[in-house]
Amino acid sequence: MKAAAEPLVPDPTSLLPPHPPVQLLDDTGTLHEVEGYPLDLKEQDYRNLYRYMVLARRVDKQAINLQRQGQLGVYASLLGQEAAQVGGAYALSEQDWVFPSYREMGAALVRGVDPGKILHLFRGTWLSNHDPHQYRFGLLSIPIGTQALHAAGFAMGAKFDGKDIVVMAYFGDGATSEGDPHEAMNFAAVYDAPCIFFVQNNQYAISVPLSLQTRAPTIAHKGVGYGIPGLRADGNDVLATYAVTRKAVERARAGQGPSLIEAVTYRMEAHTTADDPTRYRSSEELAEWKARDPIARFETFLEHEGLLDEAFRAEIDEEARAYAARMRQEIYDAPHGDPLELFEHVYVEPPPSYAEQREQLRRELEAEREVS
Ligand SMILES: Cc1ncc(C[n+]2csc(CCOP(=O)(O)OP(=O)(O)O)c2C)c(N)n1
Ligand SMILES: [Mg+2]
Repeated sequence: MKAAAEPLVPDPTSLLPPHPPVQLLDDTGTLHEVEGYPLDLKEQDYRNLYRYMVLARRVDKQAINLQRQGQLGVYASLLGQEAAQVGGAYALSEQDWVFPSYREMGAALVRGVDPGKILHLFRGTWLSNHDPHQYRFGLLSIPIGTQALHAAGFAMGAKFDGKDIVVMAYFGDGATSEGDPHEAMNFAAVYDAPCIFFVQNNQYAISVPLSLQTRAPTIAHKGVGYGIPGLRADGNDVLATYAVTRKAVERARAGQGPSLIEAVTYRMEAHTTADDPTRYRSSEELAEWKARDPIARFETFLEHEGLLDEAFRAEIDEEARAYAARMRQEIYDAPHGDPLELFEHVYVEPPPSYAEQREQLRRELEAEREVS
């Protein structure tokens, strides 16, 4: 009889996520420190976390309004997910990289990207108007989960080059059922790549609830299958998402490889402006999550700590107005774009059928112009 094979990890249970999710601020905004998740934040950091969350909510509202005015084709709101996005991104350093999905306006703000630049994707002018290398923030990914592969590959490259870069991919609960994140997590694990897979479990993939998405005990448990630690945070607690991500960042920076983080949160708005969520979820469920609002909870904490006064609120308000004005200007001034650009930057050597299709579209556009 053969001897039992040694497990690849000395203690596989060390990869299991904590249960329940790590929470530092309870629903009433009271701080309870949790062993293993220390907070190293200064007063300015607490203020910044709040500022980014409030700004994220305001720019999100502005984007929805622009869509309602017909300026954007569609928009995917982050309402309710401010703490997940901001806490996670805040744990990264300047040289680190983020590969986002289409819902990550909050993370974009933390990276310093002007939100109006990103809205070009939703307007259809261009993929974005920001330079990913300047902010180390990739283009928003619409094909579900593809950015996890980009992140894993980038992290592997950074490791081969001996660079001190941690890479984070944001994706959703629904994306964990796709092949791309699976392959990304497996590759990143095998190569000990400095990559963090940050899942915002907002309970839905359009109309599909989590219960129809997976039979895994939690999304974080999936990490065990790749040999990477699964971490869980209360996604509506910005201090928890920060502290949990920081742990994953430290691990990645120390050369110990990737982690999978599940931030348990809720999408308060429709999936996108093209969706009607009243068809698949109840007002009771919505009310339950509204009571756990990430900004209100943090606000209570900050007030108690004496970190929030009228002057600071007014400052943020002013900043939010400026952001919103810049967003409007950027989008009102945006070019309508040339539909023939669809054919640019796809092939180095386009196949003949491609040229025919381009020519067909060109003729159709010309005919339309002649009629109007
Ligand atoms: C590869 C791919 N398949 C299907 C879709 C259509 N689609 C758009 S959003 C979405 C749900 C994604 O849910 P989740 O990953 O939970 O992210 P969330 O929208 O909740 O942030 C789907 C299936 C897509 N964009 N890409
Ligand atoms: Mg989801």
